[in-house]
Amino acid sequence: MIKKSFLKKGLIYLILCLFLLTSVFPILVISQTNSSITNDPYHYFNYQEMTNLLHDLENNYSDIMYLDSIGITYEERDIWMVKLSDNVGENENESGVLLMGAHHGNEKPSYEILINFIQHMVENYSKENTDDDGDGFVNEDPIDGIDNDGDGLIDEDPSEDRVREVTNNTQIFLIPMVNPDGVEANTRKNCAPNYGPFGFNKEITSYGVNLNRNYGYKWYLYYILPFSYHLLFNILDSSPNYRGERPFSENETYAVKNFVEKQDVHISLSYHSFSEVMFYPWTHTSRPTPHEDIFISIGENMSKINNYTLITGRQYFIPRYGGSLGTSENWLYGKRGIFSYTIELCSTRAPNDPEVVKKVCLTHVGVNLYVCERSWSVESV
Ligand SMILES: [Ca+2]
Ligand SMILES: [Ca+2]
Ligand SMILES: [Ca+2]
Ligand SMILES: [Ca+2]
Ligand SMILES: [Zn+2]
Repeated sequence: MIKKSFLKKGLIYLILCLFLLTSVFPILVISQTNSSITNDPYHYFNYQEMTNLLHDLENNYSDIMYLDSIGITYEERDIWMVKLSDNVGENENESGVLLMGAHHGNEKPSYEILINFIQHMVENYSKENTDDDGDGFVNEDPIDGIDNDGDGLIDEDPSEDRVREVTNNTQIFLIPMVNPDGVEANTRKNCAPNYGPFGFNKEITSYGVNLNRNYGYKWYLYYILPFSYHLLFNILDSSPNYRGERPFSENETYAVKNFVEKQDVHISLSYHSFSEVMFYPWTHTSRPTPHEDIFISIGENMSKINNYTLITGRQYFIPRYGGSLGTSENWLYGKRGIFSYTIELCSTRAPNDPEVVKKVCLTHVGVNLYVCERSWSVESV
């Protein structure tokens, strides 16, 4: 009897061991390898998460941050504007910088880097100079795209003093999501209904305007030179590049115009994605602006930080569309005398590798800090 039960137990153990070896063990091995090789995809902010964060930050850092709605979209979302500066409630005699993201709703890195920049500024403003990487040196590797101390890491010990100096001497205006409806719908255009290309139809014919074709600078050129500007691409309301029924017809562009006209802004960056290039006016003609030298000098310094290619707007647009009208940089420079750039971030539309997004965010903290510093010595034109 005893012998039999021993045998029985042995058999059960043997079966259990075999079961573990054949079924459970491989599963454990597989799940372990999986967890060690897969990163969760990067989570970009959505509109509500950004709205909540901006309110929290304003509450915690009200001495240097002011949050305001500059307009309401078709789907009734606030278009948020953040101002960062000392004496933030006053309009001081300091140079102004305007940073915008998400004219196109499906270009997620364009607002992500601005939210990250706001966080970087408010969180470091009151922080003592800190040895962030614990190597015994303080602020030895500021954000400039260069490994200043040669330890193989780039920009690992940013300067807290620099954040203070920039905040105290600049009025920084940010509109991180120009097109929140498009962000929520993950579309290039906004989400307002169109009634035919000129707004004459009774029925809705399509949805959305390309906000970066809706700014009012020399719009009439479309009609004078329709073939040069590929009029059909921009006039058909179903086109991804539909420019709207008239300049500033859209709540979003009207809000930006209305806001910018009340501010003294010297340099502006409008972020998009993708292709790792930066361009500056004009976007509608191959004629150079009278300020080519300044555009190139600011642009080349940004290029040293992010390694992106600097080109003129015409080099970007003319091969694609024969040139472009209604872009924000054309209006900002042409009407307001602001040194305006478009920066096309990343090598894909919305990378999901957290390391890639983290890096592009950090690099563009450096780019934004640089243009703030540069704005101190550039006069508006
Ligand atoms: Ca530091
Ligand atoms: Ca350090
Ligand atoms: Ca380093
Ligand atoms: Ca550095
Ligand atoms: Zn874009």
